Amino acid sequence: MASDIVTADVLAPVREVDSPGTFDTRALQELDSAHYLHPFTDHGALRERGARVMVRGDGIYLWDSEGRKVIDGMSGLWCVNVGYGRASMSAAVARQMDTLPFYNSFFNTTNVPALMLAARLVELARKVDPGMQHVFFTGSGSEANDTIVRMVWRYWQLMGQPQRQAIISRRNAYHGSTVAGASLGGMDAMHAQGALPIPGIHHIDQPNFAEHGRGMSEAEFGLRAAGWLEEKILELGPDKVAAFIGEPVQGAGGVIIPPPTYWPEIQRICDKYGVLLVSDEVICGFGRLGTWFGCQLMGFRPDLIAFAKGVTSGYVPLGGVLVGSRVAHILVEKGGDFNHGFTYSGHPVACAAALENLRIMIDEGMVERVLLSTGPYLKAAFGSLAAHPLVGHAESMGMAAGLNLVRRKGATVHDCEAFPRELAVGMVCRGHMFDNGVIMRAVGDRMIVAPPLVMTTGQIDEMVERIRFCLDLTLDDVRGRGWMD
Ligand code: PXG
Repeated sequence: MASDIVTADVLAPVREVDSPGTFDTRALQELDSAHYLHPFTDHGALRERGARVMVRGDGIYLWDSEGRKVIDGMSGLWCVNVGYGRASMSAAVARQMDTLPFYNSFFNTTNVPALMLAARLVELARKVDPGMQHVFFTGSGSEANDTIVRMVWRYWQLMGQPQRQAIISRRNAYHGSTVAGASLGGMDAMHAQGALPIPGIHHIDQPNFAEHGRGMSEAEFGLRAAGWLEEKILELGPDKVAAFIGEPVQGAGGVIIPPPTYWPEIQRICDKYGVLLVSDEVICGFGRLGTWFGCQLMGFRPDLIAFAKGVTSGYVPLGGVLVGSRVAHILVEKGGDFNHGFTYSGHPVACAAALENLRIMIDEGMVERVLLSTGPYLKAAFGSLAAHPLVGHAESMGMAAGLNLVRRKGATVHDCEAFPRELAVGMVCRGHMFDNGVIMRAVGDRMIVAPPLVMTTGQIDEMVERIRFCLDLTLDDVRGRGWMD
């Protein structure tokens, strides 16, 4: 067929050179920028620069098409918890593909990996709440949060309080990129590109001590920031508020770690007004902070948990919602048909990948290792970067850490002088990292890492030394441009 011939011609320059380890990077980049629309990307700028083509991963390392090796300080995108190149993952996926690559879970059918995974997840969530006994599967974290919005609204309808529709979230939160996910999120740049947030979604300020905590102790600030929720509930009317959603530690917002007083107070306020409490564990779940779910560490007991990413270590897309007894009782016992679901809800291959991923994590004691060994080690090693002339302060929890690049250091986080936003110093720094073998995310001028949970203490040293070297390069660069004395 003519269309087949066209396809073959288009791909020819790429195919000719893809013998092991050699790629015609230019050809790949041209094909990429001609046809592939990337997520969250300025395509004009990408066309100029050309995308970096990642071709292989092993453990904590990635290789690009030029053969350059980098430490993946971001676990893919906060997800490759068990590291790259796990043969037992590909074997589990291949086995399931051979046996039953797909069947749906609609119309009174199920499949073995999905039901096993639901049971396994409930078991892992026992420490959060033994009453949390049900799971709804989705294909992503965004779909998990969409599901939560629909579940929360349906719950209050069944409770005879359909006017309870308001859902409260935080500024600078990230809850996904679908219409509901982007609405729940508190990213102004996302809201600005369309009619978002959708009606009924409200935002309070984030518990960011560096931003809002001047003049207070961290403990006082935690209570103050939680108090914003109570103020918002009273403003909207307690009989109108359905739920509050938050990430235990904000990930994409810049690894914002709230004071220990924050979440217990949020819990108290939700309980007081009967508001459902939702923990978005898409990043914090599956060991990122050193516990299976971040809410355990933060001291709260959510009614609903959104998860994705680390559940399969990103090897295959999967997300879902863990549903506590309060909501499940009503939905399951009184709800009848819940008119919601996705073709790929409970996808057998994704669930098989998750089962193997969780087996690896359990057998290797990965979560405990983060809590007791590598998490504290990263905290100390990463914390040492705070002495660098360019770093104002550095925070870390489990295998997630962030530092602020500042023009002038101060005695406290509130006395540092930031760079003017338009200089985009974070992006300059990210470029040096990228070119020198370590992938770090820039959130404004906050540089963050969230490495694979398999990273050893020796590899943490290697990563932190590379970061220090790149901070030196950034400092020279910034001084050279006259942006700093
Ligand atoms: N909730 C949270 C807390 C997330 O971090 C989602 C929901 C959405 O998941 P999906 O699977 O639909 O992408 C996320 C995703 C970043 C970055 O730049 C973070 C995410 C996604 C893309 C970029 O840090 N987190």
